[in-house]
Amino acid sequence: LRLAGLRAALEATGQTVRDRQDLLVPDERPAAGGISHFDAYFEVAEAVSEATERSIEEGALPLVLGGDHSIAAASVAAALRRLGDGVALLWIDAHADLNTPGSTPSGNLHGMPVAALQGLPSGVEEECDAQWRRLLEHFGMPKLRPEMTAWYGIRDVDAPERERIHGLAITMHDLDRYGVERTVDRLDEWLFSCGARHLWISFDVDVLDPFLAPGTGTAVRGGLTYRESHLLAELLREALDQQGCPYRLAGLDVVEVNPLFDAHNETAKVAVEWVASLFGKTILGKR
Ligand SMILES: [Mn+2]
Repeated sequence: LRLAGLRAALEATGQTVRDRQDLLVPDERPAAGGISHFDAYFEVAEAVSEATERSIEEGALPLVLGGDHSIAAASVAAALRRLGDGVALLWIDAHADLNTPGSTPSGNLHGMPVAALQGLPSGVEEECDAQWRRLLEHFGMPKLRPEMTAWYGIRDVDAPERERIHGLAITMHDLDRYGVERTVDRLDEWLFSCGARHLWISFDVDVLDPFLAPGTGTAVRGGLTYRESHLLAELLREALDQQGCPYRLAGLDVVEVNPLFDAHNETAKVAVEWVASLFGKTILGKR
């Protein structure tokens, strides 16, 4: 993302950028029981959460780059801690990420961050449950209210996850049927009606179609086109900038960019362009 020109793209929209550099990811811990890679994850999540909290305290808008989507449990937790329960979460992703250790088909924490933020029970016994409770105690206070959670672009949702969706779910079907403009209007109305004061956007590049963004670990066909994704970013910006808008952008994750699956850094470039649109880049500039 840095090589794809993220800093220059943000500066061109008038933002002042401070790069806090990489957070240290510990070497692989020896395989222990319980949730996969839990100890290494916990260490990284703590660092992500602290760095995010510091940025918010300084009055900055944190932009958290990944990496695995599990880091969003830590970044959004920091926003909830600092900003209270007026935080609404917009999860732009092919997946709902609402699995728990008891329902996960893969065992990967990157499918569970929304469940962790909402404080859902683990659904398992013993070691995994102890780890999950430790995670919730550390990052799950205050909880994200289920009705303050919205998904956009989901198309691969596991059966147990379907029953856990209580906020606003805008699926690819809705997008096909109503288009970007009407779905963003619906999102804006929803944010207004649920009393959101702060909007955290978690952008998983796997929401994009794999033809456009192949550099990601869990690609699912049938995603957003380049044009749809930009219209989405532009309309979110318009909504945020409208006079009297009751919510403001509190922070942003850009995650699941995986150079190992990518070709010529295309996925990172597309992600950088998307961020620029969200921060106000338009074809003719401000008019
Ligand atoms: Mn995700």
